[in-house]
Amino acid sequence: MDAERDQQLAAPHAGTTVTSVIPALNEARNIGWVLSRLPDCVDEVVVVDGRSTDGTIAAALRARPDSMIVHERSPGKGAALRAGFARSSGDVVVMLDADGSMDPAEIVRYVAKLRDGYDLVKGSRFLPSGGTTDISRLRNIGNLALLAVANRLYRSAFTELCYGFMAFRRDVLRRLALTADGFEIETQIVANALRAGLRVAEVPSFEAERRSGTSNLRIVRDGSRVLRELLRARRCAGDAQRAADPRSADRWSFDRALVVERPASAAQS
Ligand SMILES: Nc1nc2c(ncn2[C@@H]2O[C@H](COP(=O)(O)OP(=O)(O)OP(=O)(O)O)[C@@H](O)[C@H]2O)c(=O)[nH]1
Ligand SMILES: [Mg+2]
Repeated sequence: MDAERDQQLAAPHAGTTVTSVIPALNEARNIGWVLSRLPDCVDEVVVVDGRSTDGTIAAALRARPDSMIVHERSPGKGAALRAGFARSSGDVVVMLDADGSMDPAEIVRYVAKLRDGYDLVKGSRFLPSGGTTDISRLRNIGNLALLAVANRLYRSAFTELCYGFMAFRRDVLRRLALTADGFEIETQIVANALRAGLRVAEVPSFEAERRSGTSNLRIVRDGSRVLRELLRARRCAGDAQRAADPRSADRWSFDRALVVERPASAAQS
């Protein structure tokens, strides 16, 4: 059902240009698969290479000769994404991984939701018709724990936290105030969007196993970075609130900023 709808949405959208930003570190065996499946609505492709040694850039250019290749020497997915965002020129920026675990055809869902008026659209593997075959038991527990912390700190109702398929209107980039270097960039995007009062939606997404190669994520190291980021962003939000109005220190609420949209099937159940 979702795949059928995605196909209908895949045509270029008049008036909305789309940039895909794809961080890649030694993904030569995967990136061609990703680039060759980008839907027609994608106008610009930015591949951010992190000093790959396996021919990732050549593989990207073979699959998509019009790709812009950005060389980011600082290590980390966050540093790579920030470099890619800075070089993108579309009205809409969609970030996805280069390992083939995310289906590029889903991009149209994100773009359609942004066109409905949202500022940031995040994928969720845990909404109905989303899913994953790529999450270990340990990662699942970590993800759920961090999600619970995030929802409590931000009074939000997200179903997902650590997932890198997301899209936003490029004109909100400055308000996202991104500084993260590592995998915590995904958390920072969401937390800062809420702080900035942006309209956020979730859409279902399916994550498969990476097509080949090994993960760059380390559960303890990167989980702690995500937790630190959540706490830091919340503290900054509280400081900003106190500075604006010392009497309202305990009344900070993100509720007005948050719109989590669920598919109709979830709303009915
Ligand atoms: N440029 C750049 N890209 C990176 C870096 N670290 C990770 N990436 C890319 O970021 C994306 C996500 O990294 P993964 O290693 O797949 O992390 P993961 O999805 O948690 O791990 P898997 O479940 O094994 O896929 C992939 O496209 C990586 O190639 C980096 O330091 N520089
Ligand atoms: Mg991956």
